[in-house]
Amino acid sequence: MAEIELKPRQTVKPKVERPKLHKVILVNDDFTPREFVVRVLKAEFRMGEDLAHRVMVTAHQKGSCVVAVFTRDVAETKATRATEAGRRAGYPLLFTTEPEE
Ligand code: NFA
Repeated sequence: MAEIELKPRQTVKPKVERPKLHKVILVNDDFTPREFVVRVLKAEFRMGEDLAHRVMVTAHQKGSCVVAVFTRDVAETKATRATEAGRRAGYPLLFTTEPEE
């Protein structure tokens, strides 16, 4: 009986690039009410009250705070939607994005 060669002579190592993650950053301002910032964080980033409040206070005290990381498209869409929610209510609330190192 002929033998079947089961052992591969060469292996192919698939090179899959992991998509780079992008941070969504909440930027402090002097006008947007704290409670409004918390409401946007809860609605757009699905945060609970406690985390949303902590992120808001950190941005308030330090000038900015990383909200979360996503693939680029998702980060940009969420930052835009959250910024627009502020603008619709007449506030200068700003969310930006930047690539993770
Ligand atoms: N600094 C704002 C205030 O005192 C609150 C705020 C926090 C705004 C985080 C934007 C980002 N009302």
